[in-house]
Amino acid sequence: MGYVDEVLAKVKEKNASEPEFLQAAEEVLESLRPVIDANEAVYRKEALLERLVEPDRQFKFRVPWVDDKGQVQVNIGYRVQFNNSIGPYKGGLRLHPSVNIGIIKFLGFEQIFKNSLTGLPIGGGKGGSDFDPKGKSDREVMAFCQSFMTELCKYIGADVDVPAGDIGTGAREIGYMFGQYKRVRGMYEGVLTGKGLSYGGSLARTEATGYGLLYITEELMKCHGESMEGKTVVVSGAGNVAIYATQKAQQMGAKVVTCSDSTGWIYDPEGIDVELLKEVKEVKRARLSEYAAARKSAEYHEVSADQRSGAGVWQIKCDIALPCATQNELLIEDAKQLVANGCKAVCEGANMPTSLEATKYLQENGVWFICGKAANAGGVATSALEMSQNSERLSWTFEEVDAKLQGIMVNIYHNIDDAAKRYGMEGNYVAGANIAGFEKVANAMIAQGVC
Ligand code: NDP
Ligand code: 2IT
Repeated sequence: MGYVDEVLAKVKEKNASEPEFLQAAEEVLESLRPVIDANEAVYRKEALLERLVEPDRQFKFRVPWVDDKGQVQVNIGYRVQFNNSIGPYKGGLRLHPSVNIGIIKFLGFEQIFKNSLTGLPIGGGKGGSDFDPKGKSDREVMAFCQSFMTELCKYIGADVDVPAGDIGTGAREIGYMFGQYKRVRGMYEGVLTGKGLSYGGSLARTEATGYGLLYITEELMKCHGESMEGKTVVVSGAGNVAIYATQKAQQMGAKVVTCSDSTGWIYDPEGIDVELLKEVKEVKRARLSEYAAARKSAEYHEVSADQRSGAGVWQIKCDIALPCATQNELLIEDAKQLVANGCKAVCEGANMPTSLEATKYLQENGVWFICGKAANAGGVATSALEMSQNSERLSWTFEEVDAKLQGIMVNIYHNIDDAAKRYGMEGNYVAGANIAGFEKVANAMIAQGVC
């Protein structure tokens, strides 16, 4: 049995109850085969893959808080510090009822390679809780965030581990957590990114993941002799990533005709009204039905709890599809529909939104496919730029940060394209991303000895 197969078999045996982590590990290790085969003796002796798939450490803790009725509630908090061979652990905090250790591990594992691809000195980590901020008052959210940080603050620090936002964690939650860190640790430092602009946040961090997704998509199109101008785009999700992806796509001259949330999806043939979407989602924290109620051209499709809420968007004819909601939201039947409708490119704004089977189908049918660890790296890259600004106690302009973000995304495209070509897999951007991300981490791990 080859080294990759041996390690994969062990990973499956040890983590049988963590399907999302297994999916992420399989995707990465399978596509690293050519690199591993070329260096098998060294990597085996170093137990490099065994070390790579096992987090440095993981924390699981109780998060008690008091709701508005005076009732004590208990949630579970997690932080997985996966790999810090190229920099302090870095990765978001997800607040969603579905959160469990397997989901946090898959996200932390992806983050290792994503952060490496940015070219910036950040390692991989992820955290979160099964707390659901939906329907909670501001005071309840604050009570949760303070309790969560009271425990988390023992394990993080500006040079140790720097969390940020993810699903359910936006500027409000980061603000409450930062306040509690400062209070408990008595330190004012850049321990979180995605902070408000008045207390150390970076301009363009809010927009960065969505904008970055479009910068890499535009470069992909350009390198295939195409442009964004006049293209029809379908987007899933209606949160931070989806909103700013939609905005940038429209600025580039494309028409975005869909979005979705956990209760339904919108088809708006005249193009999504981003200002209205922001009002509904960022200000009112309401459902997409309110978008449809305010806009004549929009069709709203309510989805029952047992259905996949975003699935409808993949039925709409498009040139480009951008999944920006959550993992495994684009399955084989959706991939078939996209191909049948003539879709040219799929770029992942979310983490692992496309199943392995759907990814393979898209690639085999000539769809240009850029996986999340490359396509959505603009968010964490800009977080690293926020860390730099905090370290030098300066703030850069929006234009400076945006220009750096653009440069980083264009570089990522060419690095993953080159890595795929080097191993004879031209056009396979999944392999290219995994290989390019892995090489830097592997070199750093070997140079630092057995640890
Ligand atoms: P938000 O919480 O801002 O938005 C998430 C959106 O997806 C919401 O519209 C939400 O619906 C929908 N959604 C979430 N979970 C589900 C689910 N289980 N089923 C159906 N719909 C769902 O999160 P972000 O936009 O920040 O994150 C979206 C994706 O992008 C995630 O995969 C995240 O890991 C990834 N990502 C985020 C980055 C960032 O900087 N924020 C960086 C890189 C990747 P509703 O409105 O009803 O809650
Ligand atoms: O998945 C991700 O890259 C994020 N949620 C952003 C992480 C960060 O540290 O900015």
